Amino acid sequence: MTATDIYGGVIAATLRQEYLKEILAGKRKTALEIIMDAYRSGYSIPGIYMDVFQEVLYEIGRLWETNRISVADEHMGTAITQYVMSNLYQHLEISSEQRGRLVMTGIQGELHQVGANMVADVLEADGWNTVFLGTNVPADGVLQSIRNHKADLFGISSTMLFNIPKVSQLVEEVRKEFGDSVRIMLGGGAFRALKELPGDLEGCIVAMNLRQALDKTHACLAGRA
Ligand code: B12
Repeated sequence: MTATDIYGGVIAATLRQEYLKEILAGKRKTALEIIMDAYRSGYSIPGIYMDVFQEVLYEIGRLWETNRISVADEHMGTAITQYVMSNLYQHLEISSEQRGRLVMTGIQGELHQVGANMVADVLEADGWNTVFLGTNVPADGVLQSIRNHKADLFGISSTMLFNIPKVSQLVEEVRKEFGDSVRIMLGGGAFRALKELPGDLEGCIVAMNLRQALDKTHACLAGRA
């Protein structure tokens, strides 16, 4: 983490340190207050997601991997972050643009949900009429949701590389039923780890973070992707 990034008058590195300290101490109320203060000082919700939650959760992953915190601490940090995110959601400002209809899910077998949730929220704020299914959703339920919601865009999140074959399978099923009428967007840790996109996923939009998700969906709507 660097101490150089400043957003909305609040130093992101300080915010991350304070937030990390509180969540590892299990202080849910204080963690929420820190984030609400940042929000009230002008920090945008997508900014808080990217600069604070994402980076702090990555740090928690490193602390856990190097045995400096327990699995319980890691679970608690994630649970508190999800709690704080749900509180922030009510403040999400929705653009008056109507970009289309989005269904967002984590792939079956995938338990990591926070990244997908962030993408769903940020695209909703950007004007997508969004349904977020959570994660580990069976394929038939996903197809049903795309049908019911009349989705134009379908997002799949996968953190674990071992879930990529399931992503390929789901993409195939979605293409079979909906053809070109539903664009597919992929993201999550597994795609960052991949050296090359498997051939059967070619043609999907792939985005590594929230900024790219916004840029690539805009390019897609403009007919550039
Ligand atoms: C919290 C957590 C968990 C929680 C998840 C709870 C929950 N409700 O989400 C639990 C306890 C379930 C868990 C389980 C496991 N985890 Co875990 N976990 C994490 C941790 C600490 C944070 C994940 C997170 O939320 N990151 C923050 C989000 C915001 O980042 P993100 O997911 O990358 O999302 C961003 C982008 O990728 C992108 N994005 C994400 N999805 C999408 C989708 C689309 C369409 C788009 C466009 C973009 C996009 O946008 C987001 C914002 O920029 C990470 C550490 C890390 N480095 O990430 C480890 C980590 C991911 N876990 C890891 C492991 C090994 C596991 C387990 C195998 C552990 C075990 N032995 O059981 C299991 C696997 C379970 C499974 N089958 O999925 C490893 C993965 C290593 C690897 N790649 O192989 C990590 C990296 C930890 C580590 N350092 O080793 N984990």
